[in-house]
Amino acid sequence: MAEVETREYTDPVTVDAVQPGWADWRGLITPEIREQYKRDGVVFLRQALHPEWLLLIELGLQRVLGSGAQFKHKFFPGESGEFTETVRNFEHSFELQRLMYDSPIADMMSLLLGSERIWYYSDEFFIKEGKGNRTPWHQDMPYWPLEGEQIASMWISLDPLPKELCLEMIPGTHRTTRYDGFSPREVSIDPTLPYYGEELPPLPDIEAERDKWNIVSFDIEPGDVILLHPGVLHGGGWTPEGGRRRAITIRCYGEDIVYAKRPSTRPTVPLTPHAVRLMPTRCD
Ligand SMILES: O=C(O)CCC(=O)C(=O)O
Repeated sequence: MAEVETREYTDPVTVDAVQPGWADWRGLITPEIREQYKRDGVVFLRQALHPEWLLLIELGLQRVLGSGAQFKHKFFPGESGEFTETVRNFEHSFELQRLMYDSPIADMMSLLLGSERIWYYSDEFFIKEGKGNRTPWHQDMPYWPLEGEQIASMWISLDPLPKELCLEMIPGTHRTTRYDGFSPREVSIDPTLPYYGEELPPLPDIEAERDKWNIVSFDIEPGDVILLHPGVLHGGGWTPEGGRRRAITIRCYGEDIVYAKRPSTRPTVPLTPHAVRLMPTRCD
């Protein structure tokens, strides 16, 4: 009779063991961080994403750029600082679908927002290769038919950036005035010209009076993430000649989010049918 080989059981190798520098994201989202998010609408987490997720994002970006099915919006079209933005790439890239289903992003959102249930709402690439203009100051909420607190955008850069070129934000502005959006087609003429031009007040010219505002930003490395409430005023991130800034922002929301009526022009990201229920495994 043939002999059966037996071996002592050992745990499979864990990703932590393979990548000793991988931060434990659970340890990063402390009660203080959650409090800060409620208060400021902005938190910065160092080394929260393992390089494997960044690789998936990079592959997703390549697929989206090569896809004839995904629409590439141009900001400042025909000008020397023209850059590209693509919205809801999830539907065009199985890499981004795997990212949303398999990475800890849903769990991070769940823990940060204190919501057991989390939905993917949208994502957006901002691609600046070579000379690129700033993204104009704005809040995202006026463009979307949503209101509530349990919502966050995770801003991830594939490229290291000094804080002058990173995303800039004004903490706390998700709890103050809700401004109109900027008008993408007229932004070179005046970045405060309204998107709807109805009941919301126009954006202030923050760039013209930077010292009056409490602007924050971060030196960012791949793996670091910024989480911001989409009601927070944000913008920025120009690129110099030869520069590169490939960022994705991933928008998720939790249980307190409700439908919000917006002025009559179509919101830029409709609510249905694309919200995707994610499955966070843990929420404290
Ligand atoms: O990265 C940028 O330039 C702009 C990002 C942005 O507006 C957003 O994430 O909502």
